Amino acid sequence: MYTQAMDIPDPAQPAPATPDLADPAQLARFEAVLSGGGRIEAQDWMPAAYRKTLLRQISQHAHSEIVGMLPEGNWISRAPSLKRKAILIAKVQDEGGHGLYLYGAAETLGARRADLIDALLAGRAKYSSIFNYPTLGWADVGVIGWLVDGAAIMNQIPLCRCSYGPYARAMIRICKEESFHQRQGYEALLVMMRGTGAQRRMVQDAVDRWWWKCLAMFGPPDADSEHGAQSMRWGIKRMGNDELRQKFIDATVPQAQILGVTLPDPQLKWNDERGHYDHGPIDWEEFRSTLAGDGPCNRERIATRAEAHENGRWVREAALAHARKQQQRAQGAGT
Ligand code: BYC
Repeated sequence: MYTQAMDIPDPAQPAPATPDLADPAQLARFEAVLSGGGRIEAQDWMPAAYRKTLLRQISQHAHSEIVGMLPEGNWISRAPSLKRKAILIAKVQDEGGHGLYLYGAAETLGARRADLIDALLAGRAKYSSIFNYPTLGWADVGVIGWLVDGAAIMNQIPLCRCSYGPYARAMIRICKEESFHQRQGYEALLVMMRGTGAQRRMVQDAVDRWWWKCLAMFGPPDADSEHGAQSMRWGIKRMGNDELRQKFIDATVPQAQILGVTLPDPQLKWNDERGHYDHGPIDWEEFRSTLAGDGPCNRERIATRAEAHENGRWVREAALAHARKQQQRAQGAGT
């Protein structure tokens, strides 16, 4: 796995014990690396709570990437042209790759990938709220690229400076690919907006359905963010949920104007004093109910992932059997 240090822990061994009651010298070194803007690497000592937070965030991020393949994957067979189909296949494949980089980063913290996947399928681990909504038309695919990937990039650019090296390095590559994803979505929408009235209405309808969900992607307001302040102190997150949400809104409004769509918020208005756009209230009740498993597609998404995982069982078993055979051969050759 290209992103990672060479000494990935042996998955057969239990995760190293890192009690918070650390040797003061280790804790001092950890704090010094953070305050000097340096990187913590897989082999470095780290507080158990830092490791736990990273594992939670990175694994949820990995799950989001592979569940995120589903709403768009749904449209591969119905893409309107060969060009759009090729682009969409490449994009969905990229998301699968992002999941792999991120599961790899989580493994450097001592997690077993099989356990992480089990937690997703059993509903014990979260993934991004945004993937629990349906893609009703082709314009949704463009809007996912423009707005969902646009929000993802805004959130993920600061993660390239995350204090944990393997996560930060994975994010650099992911952000480069996300940038292509965002542009292809915006370009697809530009073409539709220059098309027929029906096409323009499809784009507006998709924007109306996705806009508020994208604002919620950044997570609860900072005042209600359980992990935000500590993650900022540790340099895992570099910006708060509200700041990133605001940056996203400020960047997106002019893009919407060029496109010729209306963002569905009558309170969206430039505020000269703040130097930002003001916006209307986000429906956090709806967000919480989606996180609790009651969004329109939660059950369908997990069922589809569970089926894909089961269908891939023979591939995993064959790969393991092959690896074991090669290991035995190598050992035989060495004796
Ligand atoms: N959805 O204390 P907070 C993509 C949870 S993939 C679900 O602020 P934190 C793409 C949060 O986990 C996009 N859950 O948490 C892929 C926590 O619950 P737990 C994914 C959310 O971690 C394919 C609780 O609410 N991006 O872009 O400090 C195709 C309290 O929140 C959400 C990432 O994962 C949400 N939207 O901040 C196209 C980026 N928001 O864990 C596109 C990495 C909050 O205590 N992650 N929660 O049970 C992060 O940056 C941070 O984890 C978050 C949340 C900003 C998301």
